[in-house]
Amino acid sequence: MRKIVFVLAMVCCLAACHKPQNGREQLLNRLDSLQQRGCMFGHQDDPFYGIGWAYEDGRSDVLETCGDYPAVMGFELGGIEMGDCKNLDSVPFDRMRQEIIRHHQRGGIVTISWHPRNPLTVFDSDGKEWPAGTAWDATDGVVATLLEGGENHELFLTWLERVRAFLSSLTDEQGQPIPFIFRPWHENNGTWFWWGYPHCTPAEYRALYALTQDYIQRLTTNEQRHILWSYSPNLDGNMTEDKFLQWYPGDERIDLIGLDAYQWGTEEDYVRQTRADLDCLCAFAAQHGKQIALTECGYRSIPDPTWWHRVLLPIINDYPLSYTLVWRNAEGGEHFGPVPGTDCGREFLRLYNDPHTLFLKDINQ
Ligand code: BMA
Repeated sequence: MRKIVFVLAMVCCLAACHKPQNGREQLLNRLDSLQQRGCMFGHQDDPFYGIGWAYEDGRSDVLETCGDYPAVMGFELGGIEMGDCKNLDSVPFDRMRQEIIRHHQRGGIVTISWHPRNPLTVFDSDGKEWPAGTAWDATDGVVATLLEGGENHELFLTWLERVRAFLSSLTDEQGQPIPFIFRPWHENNGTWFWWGYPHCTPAEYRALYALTQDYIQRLTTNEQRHILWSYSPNLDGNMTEDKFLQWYPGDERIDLIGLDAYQWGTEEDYVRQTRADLDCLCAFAAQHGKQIALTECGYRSIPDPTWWHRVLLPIINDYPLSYTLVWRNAEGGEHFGPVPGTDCGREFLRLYNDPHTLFLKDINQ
């Protein structure tokens, strides 16, 4: 009898303690269990265009290369802050919303980046040469003007409001918010964006991240949280915990640590630098209970098609990465994903067929 009472008491206690998970926790748990099985493959702008086609429903260079969609699709908000209808790469935001919802419905995972214009120079950039007014217009001191008390604070809040409004429109058929990974203010250890390290102090950078996060979440309760926040510096080659911590927005703000790692120079340098940074970041992620991913990577136009399985695959196999996302397949010599019907596509199959890489069907099993 005593035993029964004890068991009943335990059951009641468990039921009382069991709170339903919010979208953020559900996605985090899903990433956790998927990571035990392998590394997801991701592709930026996958459903919009590829080599030789644009905006044809259902198409995807990854799908046409290997018969499956990428597990992760990346989407980009640059331009939304200005109230534009299309992003900086000409993707209509209405179409983006549709494709995000579609990828979620097919069981895929969504990640979103944002390359906002330069709020100090954009209004005076008409007729000027690139990068005037863009995210790459890396003038000093912009971040300070956006923070509370800064001359562009009010303007910046209107920008954040537009981002917030778009993100909150990402809901499923039941009206429930779609969970996704948001990755603002990336590659901040580089010089090329106005939020990069030479153009603001670490404290200003962290305040910018906090302002962005707090604003975007300000109308949602903890039960409604559905965004995973990512912090993703660029490849350093000699990353240390001290360097990383200087700019890190904090454990309470970040769910996923990313590394943006492209091969621009030699293969040898790329492999050495990527491994050095992943050694450091994976140790940090494990100690702090965070997911880790190659949030952007690639080898522009993939001059050597064996790169997929000779260079990228061993890295994927050696580190506990949640996913690796290659950048967009833009025409004109700027593609990072596989191209169907070419050697690059054929060699990609070796990465696809590796048991450790996960595509859409794998993560739905
Ligand atoms: C960069 C390039 C640009 C693009 C930007 C945002 O890496 O691909 O052409 O506008 O990303 O997607």
